[in-house]
Amino acid sequence: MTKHKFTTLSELGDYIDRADDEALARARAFFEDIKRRHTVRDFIADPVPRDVVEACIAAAGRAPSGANHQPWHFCLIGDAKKKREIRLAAEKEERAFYGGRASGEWLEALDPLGTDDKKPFLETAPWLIAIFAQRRGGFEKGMDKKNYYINESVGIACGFLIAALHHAGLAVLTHTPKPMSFLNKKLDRPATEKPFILLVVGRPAKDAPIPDHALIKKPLEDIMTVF
Ligand code: IYR
Repeated sequence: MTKHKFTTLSELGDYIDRADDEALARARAFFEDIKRRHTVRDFIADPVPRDVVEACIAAAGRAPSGANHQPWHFCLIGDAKKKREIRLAAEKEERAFYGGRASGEWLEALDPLGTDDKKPFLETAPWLIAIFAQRRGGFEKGMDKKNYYINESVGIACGFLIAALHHAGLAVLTHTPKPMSFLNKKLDRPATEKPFILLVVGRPAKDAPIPDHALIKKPLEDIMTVF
């Protein structure tokens, strides 16, 4: 075992010690802000500076991950031709999904959301972010080691990313055309990477319809047990 160097938290100077009342105020303020996040499917074409989205992706890249291998890759797509290609490929899969590939139970669960095989937002929104989960990699660029807790790690990074984009004032749709393997080809990613999720990012249409079904969230007492 080699000796590895450690730096103390106080040397880093990153931890901010907050009194309980301040912690509570901040926790509640975060809750109030995240409560205002809604999945929308209607975007306007207004441009969003690339810097804004890149800063959010940088935040996602600070997520914890198995053995700190950071097993993710973010493809940021703003090119109209590329967005069109992705839309056409996604709609092809979605036609099969809604046309019989999905089970009756699944389609019934989706019914209140009013989704269908048409995905115009994949072209309208200024940015798409395709997140890939890397089966192999390592903690430095160019490594080829096994990665660990890949789905957990990438899921956490996507959570950070969605929260960061919302915090920046952007709308985000989590889109999962099924299967998503066409993204490897369109975005030139290796077979060792699995498309994890496709985020649609931009400004929402003012009158974007939000299904009432999506507004009902389980109350705290139903999602938490205290021991
Ligand atoms: N991928 C399809 C279906 C879909 C599936 C789930 I689970 C959703 O929460 C929403 C949609 C689509 O994007 O329409």
